[in-house]
Amino acid sequence: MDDSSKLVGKAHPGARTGSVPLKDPLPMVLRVPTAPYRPGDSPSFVAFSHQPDDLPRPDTLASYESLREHAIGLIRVLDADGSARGDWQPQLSPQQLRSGLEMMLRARHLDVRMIAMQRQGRLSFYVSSKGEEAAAVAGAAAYLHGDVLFPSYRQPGLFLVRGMPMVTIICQSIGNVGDNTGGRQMPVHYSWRAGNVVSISSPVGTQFPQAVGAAMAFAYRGERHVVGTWIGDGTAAQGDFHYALNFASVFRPPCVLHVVDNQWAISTHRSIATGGATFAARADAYRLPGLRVDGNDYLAVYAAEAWAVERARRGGGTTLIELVTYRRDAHSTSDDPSQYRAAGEPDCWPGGDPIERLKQHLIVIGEWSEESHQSLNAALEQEAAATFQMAESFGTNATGLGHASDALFHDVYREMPPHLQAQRAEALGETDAPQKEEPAILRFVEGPRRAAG
Ligand SMILES: Cc1ncc(C[n+]2csc(CCOP(=O)(O)OP(=O)(O)O)c2C)c(N)n1
Ligand SMILES: [Mg+2]
Repeated sequence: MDDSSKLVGKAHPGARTGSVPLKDPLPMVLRVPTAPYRPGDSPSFVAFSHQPDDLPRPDTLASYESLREHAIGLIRVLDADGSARGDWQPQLSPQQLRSGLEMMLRARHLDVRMIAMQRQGRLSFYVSSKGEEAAAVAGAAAYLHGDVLFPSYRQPGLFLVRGMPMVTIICQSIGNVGDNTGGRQMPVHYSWRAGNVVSISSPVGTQFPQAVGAAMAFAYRGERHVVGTWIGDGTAAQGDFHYALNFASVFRPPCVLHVVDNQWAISTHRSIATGGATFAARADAYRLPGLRVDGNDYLAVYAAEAWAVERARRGGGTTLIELVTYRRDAHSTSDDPSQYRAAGEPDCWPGGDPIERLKQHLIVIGEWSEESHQSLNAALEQEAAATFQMAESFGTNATGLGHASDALFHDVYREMPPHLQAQRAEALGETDAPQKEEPAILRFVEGPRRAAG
């Protein structure tokens, strides 16, 4: 671009003008990265080069500098044949592993049923977590009940672990009277106060600074609770990511921040959310430990999570965890990945499937079998179908969602202001109530205008 360009302002009289001699200039072009594969390509990925024995598991109060390799490497426990190896092996009993497997499989069947029902018009919208169940289930399993979690929409498994009944999860997405958010939220925007899980917000990333703030409040009150929060790779390009890390760096609250790198943000590949560095490596600039973890390895996710939770509970502050995984389904039921992603990509992703990998491990250690897996699979498929049917007994799009006609007036004010009381009465056909009262908002807007005129 030369000086005559309309985009370049006029020089200040004291500024240098003309051109500057440059040594071996590179072409001045805007770098716009793209995905490695697009529809029509034959994708192939190299296997993960990192092995389970690569990285030591330091004490949970180790300095952030001593964890730099953990932010650029990959914490793994399960090897290619399903054996557990290395320092990061968590001490989970076979029973704990089986219940982790069951919870991941339950989340998978919930997804399958919900997508099928959306296709029949019985749900307006759904978001699948297929392939990312370990991130949610093993992640949530490492926290205590009093810890508070701020997930994203892609962790239904986390809500299941925290005790949200599947029927309530389904009712939330239908928006019927069994929905604990009263039909006022988008589908998949769950909220589960009894399990200390904070509502999903539609603007992505807002949960990161909120979680750090909640953890700061626990530290301020001297309460030894930990806060966990999850965002996606695309969301890590939002300012909220950095605001959260800076607050975490300055105030060192008991928090675990996760970036679930599932390679895609709708149609945008991860390569447009990072200039090449791992997400975990960003922690270093904030003097926080960063752990990059094989997100489809249930044992590794649990181990890393337990490490970070213990560090936070011991008073060691915040950790950033990157979970490397793959979004196997479409972004949502409104998305069609065949428009932007190579068809074979999900199947050749080197991280495999988290359910298959944990199943294989349990078989290797003699705690599971193909037969037991098949019968669990059939039982959970049946459970998801029966639970969907039960959820529809609370109301459907076809027969009505069952909300009281004045439901939109509830839960906003402790004491309903007069103008809303009037509107509510009008909606309910109670003619004796004052109906013509001017809404408060108009009085507020018009006041200054009158004064100025
Ligand atoms: C602030 C904001 N911008 C854009 C959107 C629309 N949107 C919803 S999900 C999404 C992609 C997020 O991708 P990522 O963070 O990788 O999470 P993933 O969906 O892959 O789990 C976008 C752009 C939004 N909800 N909020
Ligand atoms: Mg993503």
